[in-house]
Amino acid sequence: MYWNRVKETIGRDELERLQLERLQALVLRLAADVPFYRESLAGIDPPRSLDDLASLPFTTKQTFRDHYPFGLLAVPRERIVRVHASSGTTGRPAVVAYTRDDMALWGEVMARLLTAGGVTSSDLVHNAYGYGLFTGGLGFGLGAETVGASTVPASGGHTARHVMLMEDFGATVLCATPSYALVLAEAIDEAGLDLARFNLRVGFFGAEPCTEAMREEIEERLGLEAFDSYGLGEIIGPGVSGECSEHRGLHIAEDHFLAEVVDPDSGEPLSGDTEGELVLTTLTKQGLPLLRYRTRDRVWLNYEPCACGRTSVRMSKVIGRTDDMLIVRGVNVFPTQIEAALLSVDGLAPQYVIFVDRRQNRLDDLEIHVEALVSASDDVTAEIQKRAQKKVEETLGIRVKLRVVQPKELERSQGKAVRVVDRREN
Ligand code: DLL
Repeated sequence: MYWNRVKETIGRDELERLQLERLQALVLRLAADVPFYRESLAGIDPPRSLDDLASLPFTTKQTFRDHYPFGLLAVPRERIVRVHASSGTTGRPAVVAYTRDDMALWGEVMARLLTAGGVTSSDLVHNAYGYGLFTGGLGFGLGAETVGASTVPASGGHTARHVMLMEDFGATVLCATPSYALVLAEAIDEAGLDLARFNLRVGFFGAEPCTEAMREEIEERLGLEAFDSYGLGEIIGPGVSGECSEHRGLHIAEDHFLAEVVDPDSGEPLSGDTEGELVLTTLTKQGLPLLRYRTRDRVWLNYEPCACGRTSVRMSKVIGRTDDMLIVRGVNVFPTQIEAALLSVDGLAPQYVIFVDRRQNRLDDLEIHVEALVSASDDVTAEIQKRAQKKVEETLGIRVKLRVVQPKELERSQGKAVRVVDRREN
């Protein structure tokens, strides 16, 4: 089932013509309206074919930092109707902004993704992604409303309440991070509720990696078919790509987001079927269009036709990151953020280890061990520990466990310091 049959099944030749036309218009627009791009595009010939993409400059997360908050806007701020911000950057977040047309575009790509999973206006969508600056909640909410489904903006919050609402309202669709989906499954089990009391049919899980084993478990324990969805705030939020019922890769909404894979070290383009860093160009966004944005996500691309009839390229699941970003309970966490928070607390040494765990069916745990600067009494250590924990939690916006240990207690590594021990299965 398609939301936009014409665009989703467009022939490759026609699609590429459309992409080139849009890319050419984008380059002109960026050079005219965004000082950063005017500078970085200076002296570069406008693209004559899609192959010329490789000669265009990249955009990175640093670009967002350098132009915080509104320096990358391609329209006057007055035309912006929505602002979101990504979590996970040290200090100031990456700000993204949408015009009214961008909101319509977001609704369209989200509607395609939900329709590919069989969602229609008859469905009731329980949306457990967080509403707020994070794009997950409002993005899925917008898509569900565009499709015409009854949308429940449940957002984050008490798990028991989610379970009650899903049961009482007869939710047929669940949108959540995969780790939270498992928490919901467990809560249903713990409450001794029979799955037969729920009407769940499909679920859209994204914002963090999900192993095949985890996906099977979610499907079995919630009695639904799971669809992976991918996106990132800088590009639009969720809606960049999503699975169809073949579950053989995530279709990228390629008439709006042009995808490439590059070597993460050299930045050289790779042939699509080689694993590398996904680079995305927004072809139609008005408020904050981006040229060749380095996502830091490792994927490979599959241009073979899909049995579902969609002609768009499919990306693999996200295989990993090219940087050290961790995703803990759907929140992006950079070790450097934790380090900066720890270093701002008096009494701590710059020696720490971050442990990430996923105990069976639990949300990820983040535990930080950090050394005290000097040996101190238990009371003093406990007080430092309290301050440090508060500081880190305020910085990351999630709960952590933090233990202050004695000076020199942490193992020293021979080479690079091992700061992160990720004990989650992959
Ligand atoms: O996570 C947008 C989103 C919300 C996508 C809800 C899907 C569902 P950010 O907070 O900017 O945006 O984080 C983007 O999360 O670069 C990936 O590393 C990771 N990520 C997103 N979706 C997936 C996925 C949202 N399906 C970063 N699988 C991206 C693995 C994902 N990683």
